[in-house]
Amino acid sequence: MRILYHLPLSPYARKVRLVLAEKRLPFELRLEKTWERRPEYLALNPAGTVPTLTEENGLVIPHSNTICEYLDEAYPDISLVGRTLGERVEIRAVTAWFDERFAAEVSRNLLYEKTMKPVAKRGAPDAARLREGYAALRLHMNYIGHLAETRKYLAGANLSLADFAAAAHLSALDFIGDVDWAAAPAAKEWYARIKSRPSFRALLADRVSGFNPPPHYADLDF
Ligand SMILES: N[C@@H](CCC(=O)N[C@@H](CS)C(=O)NCC(=O)O)C(=O)O
Repeated sequence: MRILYHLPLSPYARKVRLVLAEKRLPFELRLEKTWERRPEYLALNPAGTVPTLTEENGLVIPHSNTICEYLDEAYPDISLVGRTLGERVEIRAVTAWFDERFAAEVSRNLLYEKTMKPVAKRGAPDAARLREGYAALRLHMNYIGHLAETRKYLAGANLSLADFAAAAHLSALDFIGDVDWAAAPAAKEWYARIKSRPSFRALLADRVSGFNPPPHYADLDF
C-alpha cells in the first residue's frame, strides 16, 4: 500500500494529500510525530520532516515538491504542472512563493508557533512572531486576491499545483481560525472553489486533538 507520513496541519503534507486525491491515487495516512525523531522515520527521510511517501514497490520519496514532481511523472494522466514551458515556469514560481515565502512569513509565525511548538514542548507562542505573522497574512491575502482577480486560477487559466500549495497553507491556518475571509473577498471566492473540490473533503474532516476548528472551516458555503 502507498503510505503518506504526515501531520494533519502540515501544509506540505496537505498539498501532497490534495495532489494524490486529485490524481485519484489511493493511499494510507500515517501520523508521524516528527519531534520524536524516530530512527525508523529518519531512515526514510533524514531531514525528519513530513511528508514522506512510500510506494508499494519500495520507493521512498521525501519532501513535498519531490513527491509532487514524482507523482506527476509517474501518473501523468491528470497533470497539475502545466503543459507549455511558460505554464510550467509560472506554476513552479507561484508554488515556490507559497512554500517558501508565505511559509516563512506566515505559516512559520502562526501555525508553527500555535500548533507545533506547544505540541513539541518547545515553549509558548512568541507574541512578536504572532504579530508579524498576522501582518504578513494580511498582505498575502491581498496578493492572493490580486492573482484571483487577474486570472482564473493562481498560476493561470488552469487549476494547478500552485492552487493546492496555497490552499494547503490557508486551510491549515483556517483550521486554527486565523484567516479573516471577510477582509479578502477575492481570495475567498477562489478558496471556496478549491475547497469545494472532492479532493478537499478529507482535509475538511481532519480532527486534531487540542484544537477546535471554527464552524466555517468545513462549510463549503462559508
Ligand atoms: N521542504 C519540506 C518542508 C517540510 C516541513 O518543514 N515540514 C514540517 C511540518 S509543516 C516538519 O515536518 N517539521 C518538523 C521538523 O522540522 O522537525 C517539504 O516540502 O516537504
